[in-house]
Amino acid sequence: MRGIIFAGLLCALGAPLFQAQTIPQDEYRERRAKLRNSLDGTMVLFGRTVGQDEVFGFVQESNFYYLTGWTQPNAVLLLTRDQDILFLPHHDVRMETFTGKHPSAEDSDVKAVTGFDQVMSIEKLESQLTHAMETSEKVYTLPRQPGAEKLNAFLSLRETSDAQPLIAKLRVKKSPAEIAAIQHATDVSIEGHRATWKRLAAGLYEYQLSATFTDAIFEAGCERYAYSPIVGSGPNSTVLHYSSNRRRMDRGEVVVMDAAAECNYYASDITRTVPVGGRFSARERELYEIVLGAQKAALAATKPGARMSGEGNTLNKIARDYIDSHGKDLHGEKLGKYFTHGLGHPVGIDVHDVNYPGPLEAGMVITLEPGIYIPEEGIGIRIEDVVLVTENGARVLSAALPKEPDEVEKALAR
Ligand SMILES: [Mn+2]
Repeated sequence: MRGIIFAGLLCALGAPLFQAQTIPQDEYRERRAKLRNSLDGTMVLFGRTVGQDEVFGFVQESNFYYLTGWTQPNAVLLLTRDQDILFLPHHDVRMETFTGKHPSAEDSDVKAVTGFDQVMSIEKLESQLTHAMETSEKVYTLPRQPGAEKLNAFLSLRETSDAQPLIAKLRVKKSPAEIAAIQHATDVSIEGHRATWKRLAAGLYEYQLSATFTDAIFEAGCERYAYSPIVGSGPNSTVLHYSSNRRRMDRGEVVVMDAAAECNYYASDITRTVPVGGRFSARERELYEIVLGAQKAALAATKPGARMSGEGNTLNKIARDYIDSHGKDLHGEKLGKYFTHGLGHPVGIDVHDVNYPGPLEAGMVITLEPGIYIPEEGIGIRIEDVVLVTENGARVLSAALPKEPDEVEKALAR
């Protein structure tokens, strides 16, 4: 009883529906330790920079974030086999009148704030790097970063190696805390989809569904979209990355909604295709069931050891074969050619997260997103779920959002 009163009180106060998932500092420390264990050289990573008067929301570079959890601009990370150092810019009093105070190496609490035992001011980078290179031949960095050019100039004749594969190897398998973070982004995204379903009606514009989705994810405390929402109705449903969302929707059409939140730096990625008027036409339902069947076939085969794509009986091939062996287009031809993209991709800090060659392993999180897009009929169907590979199979993290056609229609009727 008390619980009920308390819950009521929380609601009255506008308590958030979702609790944020944060990853503890120790986990970042462990990630760095793991990376250093296999490091045959020195790694230098540059965090994203920010110039004066740039007032868009700062987003840290994903690999830098993965290893540090640090979300302030202009930082650098140096890793060697036996140490990890975070370099921070000095306080800039003028800048801080605009941006607020940023932690700096000279702060007394900087170790606790950053989770690093060694935090130095940025100008010590060169001497520390010189020192590290006395004992290590190779220098790893991310090639396309703004700092990479300066680094190359500093190293003069020494070549740098790509740090990406070493970090990707760790990033592909998600920790329990990361899985919880992706689940959180997924749960919020599901609420966003549900909110659009409640509102969906003929005569509404695509951007209005996008607005409703946006409201739901920001209300839940998430900081960004995982990608710009795709709301494609009628002919737009056949355009894979349609995102202008300007069209008026009508009865007798489907709308593809590919939309997801990013919360605490972790993304989700969900697509549903729903009938604007509340009921699928016979043809829409036929195609819908083929896409759903293809997704189920791929899901049933998702487990450690399976491969997404490449040679052999991959998940991609299983889905494609299913589509090719069910239904026909208006000319009596197979439907496989209308499945015009890959079956899925890893999801994590990035919505298209790092890939690492090889079969699936427990702890990986991927999407399964088959689709059929027939411009001639003005019908595009995509169904996309976020899936965790488990020890024995797979768990659909976005299972709470209906996808059986009857269930979708029922949800729309409410
Ligand atoms: Mn996707």
